Amino acid sequence: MATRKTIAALLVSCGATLALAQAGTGFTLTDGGAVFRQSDSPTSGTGGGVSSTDFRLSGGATGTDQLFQNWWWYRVAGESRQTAFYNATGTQIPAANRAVTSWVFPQFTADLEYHLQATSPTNASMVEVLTVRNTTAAPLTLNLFNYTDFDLNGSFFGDSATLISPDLMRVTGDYPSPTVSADFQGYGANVGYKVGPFTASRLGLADPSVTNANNTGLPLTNDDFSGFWEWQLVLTPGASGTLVERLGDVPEPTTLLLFLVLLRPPRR
Ligand SMILES: [Ca+2]
Ligand SMILES: [Ca+2]
Ligand SMILES: [Ca+2]
Repeated sequence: MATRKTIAALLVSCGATLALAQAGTGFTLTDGGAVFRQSDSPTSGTGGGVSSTDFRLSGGATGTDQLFQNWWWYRVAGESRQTAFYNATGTQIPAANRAVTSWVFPQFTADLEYHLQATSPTNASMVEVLTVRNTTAAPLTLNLFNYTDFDLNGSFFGDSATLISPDLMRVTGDYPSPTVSADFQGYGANVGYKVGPFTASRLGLADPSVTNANNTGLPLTNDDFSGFWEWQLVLTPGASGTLVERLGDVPEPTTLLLFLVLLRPPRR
């Protein structure tokens, strides 16, 4: 699909680390006419994350794919770069529209629940609930990043984005027609956002240096949208924190409430 991106990905993989995929941890979820497919977790934390992600708001398996990639990165205080979530311990699929992927990292564990909901015959929401737990004997300061690259209407051309509220942006694409809009929300993201046209380094998350959200890049006009939300959690030994991120439409209030009651406001 995206030749420019394919070339960029090849250039990155020609570097020090070749990011292979971990078989068996990817999945496909369905709800009504909505489909969400996640690739296998990568085997390297220094690459560009998963190879691809699909989000079809309607139309089932042949519906238009609106998403190029969605993935999580982290950085523990003092580290010199971000790390893509890699080497998942497994994925459970408790329902056709729900999956939970888990990781064990040196300082923390992570469980990521995906919840797909068809909200109308033409629209859908994906809510991701990430729970991390400090497994060290000392306080842990952890920065977490959810990176999303919408390619609305199946093309990376012609996408625009605006900030709706401090933790919500809306992406709109009108090439090719019809016009499609999709939200990208990082609930309570207390560091902020970064947006820009796609880069092989995923706006700096995947290169060997510290990158933070600096609330730049919006509005974006008629370009290849990519962006991320960043949270900082401070976790005492054994403590956990939960983040919620959303793509697409707003789910039914009861569903959203179910997730938001899990949300523990991050401390800085
Ligand atoms: Ca895709
Ligand atoms: Ca487009
Ligand atoms: Ca894009």
